Amino acid sequence: MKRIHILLLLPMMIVACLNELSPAMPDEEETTLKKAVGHHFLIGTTLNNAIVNGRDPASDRVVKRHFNAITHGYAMKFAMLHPAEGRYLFDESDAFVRYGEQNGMTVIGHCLVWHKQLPDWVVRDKDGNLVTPEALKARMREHISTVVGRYRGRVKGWDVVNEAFLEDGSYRQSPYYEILGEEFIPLAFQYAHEADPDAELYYNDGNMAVTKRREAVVRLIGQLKARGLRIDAVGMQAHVSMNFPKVENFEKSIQAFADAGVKVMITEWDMTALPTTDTGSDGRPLTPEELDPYPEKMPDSASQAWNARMKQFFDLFVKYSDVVTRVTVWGVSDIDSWLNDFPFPGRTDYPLLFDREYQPKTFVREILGEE
Ligand code: 9MR
Repeated sequence: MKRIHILLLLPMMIVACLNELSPAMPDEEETTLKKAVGHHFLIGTTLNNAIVNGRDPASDRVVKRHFNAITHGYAMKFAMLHPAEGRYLFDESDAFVRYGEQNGMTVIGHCLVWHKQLPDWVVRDKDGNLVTPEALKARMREHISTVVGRYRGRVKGWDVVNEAFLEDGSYRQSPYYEILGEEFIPLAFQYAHEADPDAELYYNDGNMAVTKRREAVVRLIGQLKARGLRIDAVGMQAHVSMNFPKVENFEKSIQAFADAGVKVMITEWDMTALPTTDTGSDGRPLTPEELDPYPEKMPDSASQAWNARMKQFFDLFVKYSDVVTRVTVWGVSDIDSWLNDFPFPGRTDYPLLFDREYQPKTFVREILGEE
């Protein structure tokens, strides 16, 4: 008798176990950004350690629902990965790459060569003098081959060099430039390609709508290609504001990079809703209230203007979707944006696609077909 009972119950027990184990089925009707724009380009966001390690479930839900590409805001920068000679800290970047894999997302590496978060030991000797070109080359090669090699086949593409030019088109006087001259950029691309021949390689910079910087980057693409080095795309950061840049100038840069023979990725998109200078148009210093005008909430008129301008940029990206292969926003919700602390801490900014309640902004709801 007993045996028969158990056999009869067995199918029900199996079904109950499977229900426990299988994740909730995605709602077919759920609107998501990746469904809405996935046929145009990858749609990405940045993660931080709290999201990766499960300490921020609200952001985690938004990331998993809406995005199919991820960049880490800081875990792969030189000082975070490699703070001292011979000492690597991979826990956070390993967890980040795993998060992407477990959720079927495209993982982007940011960034290999940057003048910020560059530890002194890489570029200076114990007396504080710049190291020799040979020493820096050896350190660059070792760092790049270790990091890119570790994630070979798992990170789709790397921001190989970040922010190497000034807006007048000249090279930034970074330690890399001071020690190696212009050569540091081709070397970085060469080392990255050697470490993972299948990885895409990008040059990434900000304020790319500025003519001289655009021209400098076009020249760089030509130089790299002339030497047979791999460069797949230019990353246009796109930290834009309400009055800068003109959308037409941004468009000119997309066209110029496409004409130079690379794809374009929008890599750090956000738009501050706050003043970006500390003086008014009459030269008078702005008061603390003027510098942080919306500590509680954005008024409707400001919010409408912000949404309209973001939609203009989005429409531009769609217009060039044969060239623009990824659009990544620099953060998940307004709470997390770096802009709340820029250029001084404690401002309340509204630069991202999701508000402080993790709800999509108006122009995002339009894209989702919810408006
Ligand atoms: O948003 C990033 C912030 O969390 C980091 O503390 C900071 C330093 O690593 O970098 C910020 O991201 C920058 C990006 O790496 C390069 N372009 C400008 C971004 C904003 O400062």
